[in-house]
Amino acid sequence: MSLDERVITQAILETYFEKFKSSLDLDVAIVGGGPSGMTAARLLAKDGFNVALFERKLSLGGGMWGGGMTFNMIVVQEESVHLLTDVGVPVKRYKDNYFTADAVAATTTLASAACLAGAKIFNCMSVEDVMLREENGVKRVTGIVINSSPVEIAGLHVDPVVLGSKYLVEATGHAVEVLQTLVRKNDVRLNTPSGGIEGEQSMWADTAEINTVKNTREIFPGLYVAGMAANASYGSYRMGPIFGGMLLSGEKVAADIAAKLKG
Ligand code: 48H
Ligand code: FE2
Repeated sequence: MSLDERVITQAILETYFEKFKSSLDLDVAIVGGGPSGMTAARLLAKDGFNVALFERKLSLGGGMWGGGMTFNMIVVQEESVHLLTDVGVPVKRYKDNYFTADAVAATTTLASAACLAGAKIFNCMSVEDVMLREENGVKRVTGIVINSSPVEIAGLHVDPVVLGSKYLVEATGHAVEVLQTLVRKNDVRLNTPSGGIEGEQSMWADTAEINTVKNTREIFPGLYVAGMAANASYGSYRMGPIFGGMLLSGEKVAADIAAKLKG
């Protein structure tokens, strides 16, 4: 059968915009496709919610591809092993409470699992702002302002478009980009000790891993922080190339938001 290039174009346009249009009113928008974001996306989609994940780069995975210093193996602790094995990532025990996995296998499998669970993945798309509304004197995040990453990278003056979401997950990692924008542009107080972003501290893996899960919460009405962004927001430590806390943070944010959405 001969191929018609115009049909190929039409197939892409129609199916892509079907996906895009079905994201106009999301239950959950996740910003950042690192380990925490990918895990949250998979679990929320598996629960049947309308969820989309936005990633600036072409590939999902964030800081997980390179293991530690490009030595591409990752370490996780026992409590988080299920978040790899549930999706089929092989893990090997190393001493008592340490498990290793191939960083590429873990990254690609978590990305694939999120996608196949029904999370809509928009790669090459950057979230540059949030949408706010105020009711009875309380401001709330009600959506995301997105642009094409090449527009952002080229510094072109092209205005963004907007999608609505009941909840937003800030999973942009160390830089806490979305929250930084919210705080910079608006007179708002976060649910943190100072009311602002506390900033990340130096290396202390054990405490950092515990705090990553503790700090995963609603930091502003409608906006949850997860992964490294949670630690940076609440002033905890970094942990280096151990990823269990990131996976558990994704699991926690998914469970907390699912509970809210189910009322
Ligand atoms: C769209 C964006 C935007 C934006 C950023 O950094 P990540 O891997 O995120 P986490 O928190 O799931 O995992 C952190 C982990 O990788 C890590 O760095 C650890 C454990 N560090 C310990 C240490 O001591 O250093 O991924 C975040 C993703 C990236 O892919 C970005 O490209 C993406 O978010 N992103 N996507 N719009 N505005 N900002
Ligand atoms: Fe990091």
